[in-house]
Amino acid sequence: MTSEDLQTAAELLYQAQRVAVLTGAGVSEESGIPTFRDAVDGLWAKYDPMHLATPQAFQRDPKLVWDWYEYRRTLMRPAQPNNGHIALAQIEQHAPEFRLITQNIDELHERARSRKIVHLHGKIAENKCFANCQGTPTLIDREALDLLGTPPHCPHCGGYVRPNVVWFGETLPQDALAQAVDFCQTCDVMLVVGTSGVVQPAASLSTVAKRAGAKVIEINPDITAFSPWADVKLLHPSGIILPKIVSLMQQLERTSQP
Ligand code: BV8
Repeated sequence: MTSEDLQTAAELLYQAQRVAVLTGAGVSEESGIPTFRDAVDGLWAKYDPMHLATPQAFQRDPKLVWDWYEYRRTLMRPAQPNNGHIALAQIEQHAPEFRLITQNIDELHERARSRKIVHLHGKIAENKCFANCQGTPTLIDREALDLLGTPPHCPHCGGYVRPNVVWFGETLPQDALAQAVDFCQTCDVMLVVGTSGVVQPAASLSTVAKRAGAKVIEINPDITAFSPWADVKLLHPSGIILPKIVSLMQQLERTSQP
């Protein structure tokens, strides 16, 4: 990455009318939440998330899957938004049109005061009836659950309760996916932050934007599946680089004042 790359990214974001952002687990890494493909520590290291985050795994061993999500909730609950989350909320304030499309199931973007958020994969803090017995989704407040039994049972139908997240093999919320695709088809700039670009259909959003003529900026310490599409590639942690971009945008703002 050169300082020219950083300046180019800041100018693209400063001038853009419609900014789409796609975030993945990497944007929360500096808040202490392991990325999806980092082996989480100790007890869970032997489990592959790809094999636990499925309806089949839950039906096979509901307690194991429920306990894995409870463990991840204990990691996420104390986590604080980092400077990358905060910088994205500042970019939202600047852009005339903006969507923050996230694969993440934590709510650190909300807590960093981002507003125009599209959750593609749900929220770990929410629970729903496995059978969606009252309609899709049948959300259930944690206070209504008897947590002595794991997993807890739906107060309406007595069936199991599960986290309100999208598992592998499940379709994404259609309204969220449609909103994300529509915005990526008409954005000027797409900022791709902290995702390996492995999981579909979220990963294809960057190519949707690129094919529609947007400039794509990628922020990730590693090279990823997105990298060939990126017009600007910033090989750095997002918590470091995003605040630098925001301060360059603020300089552009000051020099543009009459
Ligand atoms: C579906 C919730 C219809 C649960 C998650 C083509 C089209 C459609 C589907 C598929 C397809 N091909 C394959 C499929 C099936 C599957 C899929 O994508 N499989 C993959 C593994 C090949 N997709 C689905 O099943 C989706 N459903 O499309 O329905 C259908 C169904 C079946 C068959 C066909 C069609 C549902 C996918 C949703 C799964 N649920 N999460 C939970 O979390 O428990 S996905 C999960 O992965 C998380 O949400 C996570 O966010 C997401 C993506 O991972 P990343 O965010 O990218 O995280 P990762 O760890 O991989 O990477 C982190 C990156 O950060 C790294 O690059 C690292 O370098 C970087 N990083 C690290 N530190 C930093 C950093 N970056 C910046 N700063 C730092 N400090």
